[in-house]
Amino acid sequence: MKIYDWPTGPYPARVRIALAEKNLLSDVEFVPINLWKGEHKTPHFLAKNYSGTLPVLELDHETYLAECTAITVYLDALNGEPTLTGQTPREKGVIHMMTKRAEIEMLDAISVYFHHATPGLGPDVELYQNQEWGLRQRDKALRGMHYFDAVLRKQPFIAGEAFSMADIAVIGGFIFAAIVEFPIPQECVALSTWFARMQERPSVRKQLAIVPPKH
Ligand code: GTS
Repeated sequence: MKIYDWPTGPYPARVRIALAEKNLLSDVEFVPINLWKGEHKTPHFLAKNYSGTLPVLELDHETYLAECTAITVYLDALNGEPTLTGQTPREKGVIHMMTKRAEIEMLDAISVYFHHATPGLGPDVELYQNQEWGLRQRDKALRGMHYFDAVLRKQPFIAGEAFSMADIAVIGGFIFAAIVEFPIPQECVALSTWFARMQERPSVRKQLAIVPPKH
């Protein structure tokens, strides 16, 4: 398998964690696409992924899977029993919902903050910025952290009783928060305790050992 990737990016990290959880890391050839140079916005790359984002899994020369959720669903079905995306209809539904919620309320919000209210990937890549929108998304991510803290006060994992793709999405949010130096609110004790527990997993620890990107 070939994955177009940026080794220190929070979204690619989600797929790397999923690969490690599924014992598939050694089956993958990682092809770096330099975000700081805007390589993800070239016509050549856009032909692979219209959205111009990473990661992208190349299935063959015509089929490319983008979107971390879609890639994780694919990987989870590839190797043994699904362990990240649920087995029963109920588990699948809840995990999908909580993954989407992690994206909308935290990870994507931090990403928008990064691209709009900070220098982001620099003027050659960030062709349109709206600082007010970015700052609103920062507030949204803060509210999202409080929401997930409340969730984790009642259950051990983001989608219930077991580790899943939804936990990986929130971990992506933590990785992005560290890059933009966005502190996790001190009062979110359940969220911080959960994150400490997540770092005990080899898949997560390995990914967090990678230094965040520098301009
Ligand atoms: N919804 C997409 C997914 O889930 O895969 C979002 C992917 C995404 O935003 N990836 C980032 C990207 O390509 C990579 S990173 O920020 O995590 O390194 N960003 C570049 C850009 O210009 O948006």
